[in-house]
Amino acid sequence: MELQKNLERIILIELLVPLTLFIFGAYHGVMQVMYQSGVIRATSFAGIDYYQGLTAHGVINAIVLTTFFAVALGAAVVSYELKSRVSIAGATLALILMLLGAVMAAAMIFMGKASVLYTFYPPLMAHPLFYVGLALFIVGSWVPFWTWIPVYIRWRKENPGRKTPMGVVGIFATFIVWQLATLPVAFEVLAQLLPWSLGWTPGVNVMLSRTLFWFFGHPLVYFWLLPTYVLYYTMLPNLAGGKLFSDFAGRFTFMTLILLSCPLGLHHQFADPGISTSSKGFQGVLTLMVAIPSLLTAFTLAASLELAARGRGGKGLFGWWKNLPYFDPQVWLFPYLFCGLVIFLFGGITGIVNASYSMNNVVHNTAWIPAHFHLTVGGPVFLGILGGSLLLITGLLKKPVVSRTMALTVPYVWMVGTFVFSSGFFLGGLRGEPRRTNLGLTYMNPASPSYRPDWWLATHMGLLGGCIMGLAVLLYFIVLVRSLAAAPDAALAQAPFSLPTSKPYHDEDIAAVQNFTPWVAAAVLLCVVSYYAPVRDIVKNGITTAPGFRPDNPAAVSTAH
Ligand code: HAS
Repeated sequence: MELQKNLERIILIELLVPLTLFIFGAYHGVMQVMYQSGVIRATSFAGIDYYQGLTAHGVINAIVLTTFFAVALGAAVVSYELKSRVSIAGATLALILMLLGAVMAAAMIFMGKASVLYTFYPPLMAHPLFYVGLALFIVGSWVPFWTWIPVYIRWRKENPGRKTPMGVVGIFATFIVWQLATLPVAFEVLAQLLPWSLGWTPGVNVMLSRTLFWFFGHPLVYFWLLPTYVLYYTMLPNLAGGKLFSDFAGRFTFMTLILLSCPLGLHHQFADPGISTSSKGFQGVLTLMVAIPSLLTAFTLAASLELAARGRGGKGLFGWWKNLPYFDPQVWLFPYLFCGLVIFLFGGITGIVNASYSMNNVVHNTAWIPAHFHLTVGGPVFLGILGGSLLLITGLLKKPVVSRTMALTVPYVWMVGTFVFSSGFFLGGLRGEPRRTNLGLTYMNPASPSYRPDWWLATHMGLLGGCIMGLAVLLYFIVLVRSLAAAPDAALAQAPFSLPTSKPYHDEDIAAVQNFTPWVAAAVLLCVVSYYAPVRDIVKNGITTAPGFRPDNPAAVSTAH
């Protein structure tokens, strides 16, 4: 079935606008390693200061690009898999709100009025329009999901007894997690930060704000990951030439991520005062549990790849790994997903280190943390977005992917870049190198009394890796622009829009993973159990108000404008 023409246009805008913004996001990533390694020894470069650039890097890459991609992929998958028309009015409203919100937030960042990083923690204060932009963006991203629900209910009525397609399960899991996660942060932005930045309230309860943020911030990482899991479970086995090893494993993974994504944000606050160690310990245990669906994914996908490789003539205990289409231009998407998996092995292991309450003390707020997240959101998620966007854009425009060899080189170059970058940051982190610090001014400046020559190797590995990652982005944009410029392909133009979809090898029929309702109810209950005590403690013991600050001045401000 062809998608509705208007929907196709909306999806294309949702993919192309953030990819264009991402050029700035990626540029500021490369700038970060320049400051970090002391290549730049100044507070600013080309009129943009360090914290402004870091905020642009985080907000564009981690919030704008990822959310637009989830919404675009969701619309394509729901419409394609359910063979149904979706609400164009809803999709248009979402697009307008998200674009408006993204433009407002980006404008404030580039005008230097919102250097608050992607976590926008108070007491750093941004211009009210930054918070309004964020609120519009988040509300806009809710709208499509609300319009898909009646489509899905109708589909279930018309298809009694049929299993919900795996892609739809994954997309619904993504947006259920998003809906649960964004309510507290919407409260934080609208009830705490916006009135405070307008000067209507004298201060803000920082601990409450941080806790509301991390209630959102951890599920945010699964909101990033889940669309990539949709690509892994629905497309990867097919691209490898095989089948998904277990249908149940995919459904169970999505359902357990609904259950466990939200009630454990305190693992980002192990070092925060005012929250009891028992609450932190409880959420620490839940954090280790949320690794289980990813470990299950590792097993299921490895088994699916083995199945495919043996089908392609692979032999031996490990020899079958040779028989996968690593460099086949016909399946250029395969390496985007495969390299993401390889990177995620290391991102996942280091996540478990972070989650271990005692070890977290060693790595918290050091360069170790960006090393971890460039192997998670910067690994599988980012490669999923690059590959998925190229697939959708060329598929909708009926254009061929040109320069296929270059297209399939991108994920390998990116993988090498992230490994070099993250090895440097891990090393630096273990030696005490802080994150979110302009090292070029002090620690990496021989003229400074704080100079740390022992961080030279780590920061320069970061520099090298960051430049290799920049090269991968450049190659990707060459492929994208050349593909956009190519004439539509006559054969593709005849065929309806389609997505590669894997069939299951084991198609288990287990009712427990075929209904969202009990999982959502259990997730809400677990959130209440998990957050009741810490929120009570913070409200009771927290410092009630803190004034605002800007990153470049130790004096408090009452408004940011
Ligand atoms: Fe994390 C901090 C714990 C997963 C992102 N994380 C962050 C931050 C970000 C982030 C952005 O407990 C920084 C936030 C900030 O700005 O302060 N994280 C975890 C744990 C997991 C985890 C336990 N994180 C993610 C994912 C992210 C992400 C996913 C983005 C998408 N993280 C933490 C903690 C902190 C943290 C603490 C706070 C630290 C602090 O002190 O500030 C787990 O979910 C990970 C489970 C994953 C696995 C890996 C499974 C492997 C697979 C690949 C299989 C490969 C195959 C191919 C089949 C167990 C699926 C094989 C091929 C071969 C050749 C062998």
